[in-house]
Amino acid sequence: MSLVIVSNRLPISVKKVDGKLTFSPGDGGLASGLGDYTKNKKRGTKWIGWPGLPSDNLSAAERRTIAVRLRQHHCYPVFLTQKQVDDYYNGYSNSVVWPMFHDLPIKTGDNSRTWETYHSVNALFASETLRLSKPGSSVWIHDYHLMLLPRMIRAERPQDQIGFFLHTPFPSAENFTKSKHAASIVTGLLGASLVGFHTSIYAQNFMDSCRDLEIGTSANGQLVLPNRSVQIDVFPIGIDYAKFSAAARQRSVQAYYRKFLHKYDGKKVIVTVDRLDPTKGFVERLEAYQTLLRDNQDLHGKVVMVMLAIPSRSEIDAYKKLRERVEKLVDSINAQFSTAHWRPIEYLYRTMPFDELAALYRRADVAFVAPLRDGMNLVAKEYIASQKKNAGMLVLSKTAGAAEELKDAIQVDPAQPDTLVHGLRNALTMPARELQKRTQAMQEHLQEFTIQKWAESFITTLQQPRIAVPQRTRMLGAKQNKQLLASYHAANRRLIMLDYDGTLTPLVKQPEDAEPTRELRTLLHRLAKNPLNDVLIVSGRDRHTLQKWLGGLPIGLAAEHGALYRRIGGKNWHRLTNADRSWQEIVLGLFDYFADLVPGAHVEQKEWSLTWHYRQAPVYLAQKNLVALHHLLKPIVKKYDLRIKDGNKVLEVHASDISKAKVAQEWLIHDYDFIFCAGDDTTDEDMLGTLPYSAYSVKVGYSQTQARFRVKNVDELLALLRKF
Ligand code: GDG
Repeated sequence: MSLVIVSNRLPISVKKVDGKLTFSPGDGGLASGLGDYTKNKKRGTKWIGWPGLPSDNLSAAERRTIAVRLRQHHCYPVFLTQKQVDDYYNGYSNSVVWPMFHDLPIKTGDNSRTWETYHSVNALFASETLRLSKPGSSVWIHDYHLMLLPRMIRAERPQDQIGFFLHTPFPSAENFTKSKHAASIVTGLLGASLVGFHTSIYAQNFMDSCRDLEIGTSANGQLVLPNRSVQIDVFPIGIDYAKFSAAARQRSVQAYYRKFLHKYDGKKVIVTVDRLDPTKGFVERLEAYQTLLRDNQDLHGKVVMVMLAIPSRSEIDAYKKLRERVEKLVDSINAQFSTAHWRPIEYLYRTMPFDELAALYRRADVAFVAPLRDGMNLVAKEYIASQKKNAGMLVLSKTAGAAEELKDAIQVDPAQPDTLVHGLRNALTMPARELQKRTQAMQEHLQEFTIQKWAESFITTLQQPRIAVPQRTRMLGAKQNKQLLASYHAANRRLIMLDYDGTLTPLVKQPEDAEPTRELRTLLHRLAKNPLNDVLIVSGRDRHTLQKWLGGLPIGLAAEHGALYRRIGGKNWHRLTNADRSWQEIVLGLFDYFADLVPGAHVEQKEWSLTWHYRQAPVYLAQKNLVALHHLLKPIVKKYDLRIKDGNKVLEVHASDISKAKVAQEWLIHDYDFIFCAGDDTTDEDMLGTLPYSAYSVKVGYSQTQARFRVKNVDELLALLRKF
């Protein structure tokens, strides 16, 4: 099937220097990730995009030259005038969407003109795409510049496989839906058959926005529209690992490396590499470094920060101002601490050739990556890939998508400046053995999940035949049971994921009374003993209770809605959250106060969450106080990035990065050909909704659900499990 890639920029950048056209490969990793598709002539892949210079000053002959030269690389230009570049690119894309998607303030005022140009340039891309592709093609559209394009293509080519991948974060529904153009953007994107994001949080934010805008409902990882459904999925982008890890063998890299060894002899090098962009946390990092030097005299003369600020979007006011601010701050830190033999910051405002960058990564003892928000952040990954086994440490902000994967980095929070300072200090003084262990773990991960795999997995998913999603949840009747059991028996590797309370045992008044019966333990044991089965209990309970009740069984356990998990056959508990717990004291105060007000209510404190139970309280009184409690929780939830869950007669608060979906995804990476998942509560919906379409997702009880199937009660579910 032929593939057409559409992105704002082409992988080849065209410039006009002294009246002469020059062609050079861009710096992006996307081109190497897609190399297998674009370099192989037989595949007939085409790449459509803007060549990078305005067309006003190009003669017809120059345009032809550009088109001919680009075609040799399977690239096809969309020419844009200076005015279009100003309004569509600098204006709407980079001054409205970019800050909005990174939770930064947006330039106020009327942006209807830039929006109109955004629309018309998307239409221009659409007509070029339609002209250059045949019906039945797969079209892969990239990024926030082209969010209206999927719908425009769908209108002409209802049968095409249209994929869209967003390289930035997707903001929370609360922030996004405030935008005047939110509904148009979402409808534009939903023209695709597959929409991909870097992390499950961005995907969830997108689905929440669709729900809040009443454009569609989500079910089984699909967004269900009145006449079709759109697959929403997570594809964390990787890097060309081999390119970075093998760079040290190149002679030009070695030459730069020797130069750096000599230049920074006896010093620890902290490197920062970013486009000079308001999202990247330049000021925050400089201030943290300043504090570090102020408080640690012993570092003077022994450390240097090499700050590579790559020129970016320099026509935009906010970027010009940022440059001034950063350079002033660099000068003032250098003036404050420099001596005759030492300057603490080496600031470079320029691009850097690959061989020099690879050598710099390799020489640096620490990479300081602290964006305020970042879709993924490839620099963090490139730095780790460039290290010798025992070399550098990565300080990484938890607000970068990469933090979901690079758990062995020193994670910091740019909103809490002291974490940056401590993070740097820790990285500079980390014992060699620990450093080695952590770097190695991250390298193993990056080596496996490369950009090539990322591209392949997106394209394979896009080109898979789609099955229409059922519009409603069906009862698991005799016919469905028969099919389900047939798939169970035909499978070679099965995942059985079960919630505990309300799913395997009926809900009880006193939570401690829900201890598993002998019969239930035997059932789980029998299921788990089958070597083809992986059985996992995903519960909101704390790990001690799970360990006590089910710890002896050969099953996986996830506690506190996925904050902690224990592997099958494992002894230790691992955590899946990066959040801190400073919020607990404040929320506990509130919960206690309301528990005193409402007879029968009580508070449960777990390691990562707090729960307000009201099963035994008078309904009216509990509801009335819940409203007040919600109201008071709102600012706290916002400040500490928490999530409130209204469960079955419980109100639970935990960090927003905890979800049953996340723990499900930890397991879903394996190759299961039968997936069964059951839950009864709203807290299970994350997990039920994240499963692939082919999975058997089952809701226990009658409340609203994203699951495909439903059983009446616990007994019916247990009866089914007994048949496995
Ligand atoms: C967006 C998202 C997401 C840049 N200048 C030079 C150079 N580069 C290379 C880096 C790295 C890439 O460009 C920058 O990628 P990042 O991920 O760090 O950041 P964004 O540009 O903001 O990228 C981001 C990404 O898309 C992919 O989806 O991760 O969150 O914002 O590869 O090495 N390379 C060289 N010289 C330069 O001057 N050699």
